[in-house]
Amino acid sequence: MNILVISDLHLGVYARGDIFGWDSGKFLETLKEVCDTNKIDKIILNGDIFELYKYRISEIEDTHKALLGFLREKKAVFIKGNHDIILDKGLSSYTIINSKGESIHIEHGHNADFLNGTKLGRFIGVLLMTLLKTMCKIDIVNRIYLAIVKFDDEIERIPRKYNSYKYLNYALKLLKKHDVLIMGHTHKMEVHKTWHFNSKKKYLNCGSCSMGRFHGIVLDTETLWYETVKIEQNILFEMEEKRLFEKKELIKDNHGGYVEVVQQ
Ligand SMILES: [Mn+2]
Repeated sequence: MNILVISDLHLGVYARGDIFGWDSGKFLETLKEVCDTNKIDKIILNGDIFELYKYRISEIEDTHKALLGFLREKKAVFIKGNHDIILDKGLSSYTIINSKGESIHIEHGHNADFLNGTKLGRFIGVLLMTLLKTMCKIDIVNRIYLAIVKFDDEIERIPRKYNSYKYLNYALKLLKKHDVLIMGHTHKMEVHKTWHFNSKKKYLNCGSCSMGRFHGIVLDTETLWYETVKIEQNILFEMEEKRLFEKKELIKDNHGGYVEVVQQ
């Protein structure tokens, strides 16, 4: 069976700060082409498909009807990431055992993080979020918080913010039980081969389909042959900004220029 693993689309509603970076229809076309060329039997969505930190699932579903309809029709497997962990549906991980007994394990990878992946971390996380929710009722705190989230989400910071060794370490632990591991989360495509008890193991990271890029891993589950798919697209699409939550005003300054005032 040929599988295609993709992750980290961060589908939003085409508002400011969204990082998907694709026209939804164009992405669907590319996905179909990748599936046809590689004779894909099963699509696996490896987490952070939806940007639920910022939007409601119904808003995202309305924005990406055709794409999500296609994925549903193809019975794509949906694994949850940290940005879509609050959904009722979805798996925490997915494991395929082939006819030779070899094990292919797929999970998003956020469990390697302290705040997402440990009991204490999650407890602290919940406490902080509750505190934050209360504090964000104060306008200035809310503004500062949104600015921090925006800074933290900036795509060029993502590979730096995730320490590769931490994930590699986590991957090596999982590879004691499995032969192939595919993770996402770091937005950085990686391929590592290693040996455990004299058998060759593989850790692959499927990168990210955001910022107008298409990253994916194609794997034949019987032979464990794999291929990385990397389509870099210049972001030339025209995106209609639906400013749902803000009004923008242009004010003329004293030097003939304009000052942009954004009101939340
Ligand atoms: Mn993630």
